[in-house]
Amino acid sequence: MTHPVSYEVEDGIAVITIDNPPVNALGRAVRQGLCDAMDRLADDPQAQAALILGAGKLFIGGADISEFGKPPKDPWLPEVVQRIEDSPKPVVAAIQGAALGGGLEVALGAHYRVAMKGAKLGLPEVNLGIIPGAGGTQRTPRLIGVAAALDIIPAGGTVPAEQAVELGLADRLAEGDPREAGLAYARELVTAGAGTRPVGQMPCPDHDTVALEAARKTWSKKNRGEVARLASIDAVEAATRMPIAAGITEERRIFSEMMDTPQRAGLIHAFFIERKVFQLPELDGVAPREVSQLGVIGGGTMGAGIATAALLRGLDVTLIERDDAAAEKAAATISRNLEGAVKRGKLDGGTRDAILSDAFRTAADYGALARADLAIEAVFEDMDVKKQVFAELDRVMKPGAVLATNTSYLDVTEIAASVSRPSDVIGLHFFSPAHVMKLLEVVVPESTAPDVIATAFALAKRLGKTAVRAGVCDGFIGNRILSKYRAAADRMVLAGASPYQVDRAVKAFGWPMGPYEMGDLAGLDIGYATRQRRAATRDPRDIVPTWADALYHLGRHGQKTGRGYYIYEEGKRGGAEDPEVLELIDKARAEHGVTPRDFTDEEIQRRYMAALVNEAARVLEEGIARRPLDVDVTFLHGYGFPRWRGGPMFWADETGLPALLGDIEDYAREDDFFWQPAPLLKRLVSENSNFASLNG
Ligand code: T1G
Repeated sequence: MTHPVSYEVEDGIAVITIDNPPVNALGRAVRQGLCDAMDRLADDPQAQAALILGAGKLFIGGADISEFGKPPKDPWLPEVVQRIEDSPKPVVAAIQGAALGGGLEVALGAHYRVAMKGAKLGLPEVNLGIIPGAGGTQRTPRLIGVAAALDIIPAGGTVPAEQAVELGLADRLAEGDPREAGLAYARELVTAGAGTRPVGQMPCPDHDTVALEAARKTWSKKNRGEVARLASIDAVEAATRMPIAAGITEERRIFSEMMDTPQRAGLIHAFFIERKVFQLPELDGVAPREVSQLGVIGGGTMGAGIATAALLRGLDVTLIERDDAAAEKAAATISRNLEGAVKRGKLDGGTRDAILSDAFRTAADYGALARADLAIEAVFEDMDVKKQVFAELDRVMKPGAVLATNTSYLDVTEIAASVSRPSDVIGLHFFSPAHVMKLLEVVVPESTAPDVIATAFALAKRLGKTAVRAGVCDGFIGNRILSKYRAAADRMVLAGASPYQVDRAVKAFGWPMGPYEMGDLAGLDIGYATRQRRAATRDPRDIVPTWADALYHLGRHGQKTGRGYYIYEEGKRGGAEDPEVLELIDKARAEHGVTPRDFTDEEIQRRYMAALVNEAARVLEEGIARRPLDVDVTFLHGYGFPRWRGGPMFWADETGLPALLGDIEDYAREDDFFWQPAPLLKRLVSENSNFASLNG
């Protein structure tokens, strides 16, 4: 849109409207349009004041993120905001929906702000690896004080309209049409002879040492590894010491520094792929089926979590359990989950009660699902048991209903083939706890109808999940790749690394946990069962972490038994290293005739990530994942991959595929069974290309 900013005068008020769908982002044309409008206002005898509006559902979604990383074009946003602030006539901003980042900074450039009920105001820049760069770190603390500003800015948070007024970020709360509310406020100001009120001219906020220290302490621990949050605190502190012009210059210096970090690139990549993952060309023009009534079969941890996720998003849920006792246990788990949501302020008590009385019920008879639109099975991971459940669903569910399985590795194609309507069958692989974890692998057998896939993605959006399309194979995208880099860790341990060093190195890379802590959390009995399940088809050249089998047989299953790789003490965070584990490993090395050698943390990180990326390349080759961004989203939302690294495939491109391939070829010289470079990786290197080129 060439002229996204319009200017018209109504009863002496210049109405300046930004109309730049979908989020009124402050791209160059909008910035120029605002400057032109301010020039016009200054010389317009008809206008005594101005109102800045955003067309559509929100005020302004911020600077245009798609412009980042490209050479910046005039006018720069800080100048635009300064032009608004320097207006000789009062300027009002009316905020509906959202005023985020540069959007709030534009509003802070205005002299008065009215916030519409339901709106959110915030500075989320640090979530993108940058800091507010158009005066937000200088004007916000002037308006609301350092402590309140530090509650918002390093957190990348937003505040609801009501709280914004309480804080002083906005002057008025209103309901209804932002244009009407804004015009009424502007007229009132003109009538009252209220002049301009530049925030920038307000005195420097008091230097709040306590708040600054507390914020630095918090953000040097949380979001470990991220640099922008701490940098934003420096910018806010500058506001306490410098007049506005110098403060804005200092803010811009820090902003530019953050713009040049790889973290900015990684976090912005994450922002865009979380949206693009839902855009599947195969679903263009395909309408999802209606889903309001959900059936869940099995009330264990996963079933109860899935039911909770659905209830929290307003779906009606019928949960099937084998008998009353099991049904009561499931209902109790769900009540606890909902209670947790009330405690976290995500749900009010009244709504919880209404959910439990009106929207949720249990039954033992599958007939209760006759009117359900979609059913998700979450019973014991055994193929025969799954097929029995699907036979029941096939018998009772109405035509057009969707039959879904939450299996985390069983063959969904085989399950689909076991019923009379395979085209209505799909895999919905939730991650535990299902009402908390964002990731949902949508596992699609060949037989599944396109509108069933569309229904799964629509349901994911409804549940607030990030859905990734996955093909059918053992472990789909995430668990299949996990098993490879886990195996790489075991190989390093057998060769001489300590599991504790591996965990430390992996965490230093940015993962929240190392593979052995994760094993203890998930339960070493789960790992043992997986190894047993795969024993029949295992290649003799593959290695088995016999020390882990020994731990299992010793009853040391990890956190749940108080001992696994680590020793856990009641009430104490984390576990202590266990010398007996090292003895078991030494024994395994002796059995394998291995002379242990040293590993650097860097080598551990490179082998761990090389195994991940190499298997991910195979997953892409086979079409299990359609695009590298699908792998990135899977690991960001399901496996705790450090967000500031953008995702493993983005990291691989940033690291350089030739170097990665070189590493794998080196490793293959000592172990050509485990380390076989994926053909796709070799092809991309030979074509001097990268994974990003496959993201479409
Ligand atoms: N720039 C460019 N594109 C954007 C955008 C933005 N700021 N925000 C959203 N989009 C695209 C998005 O990619 C998607 O595209 C479509 O709009 C709809 O988005 C100087 C430098 C505003 C709450 O961090 O949080 O200001 O996939 O699906 O659910 O200090 O978008 O359709 O092709 O998310 O209704 C700070 C980012 C920028 C806010 C709307 N602002 N956006 O949510 O829609 S940095 C942000 C959001 C900054 C200054 C600095 C959300 C939203 P596509 P959507 P939604």
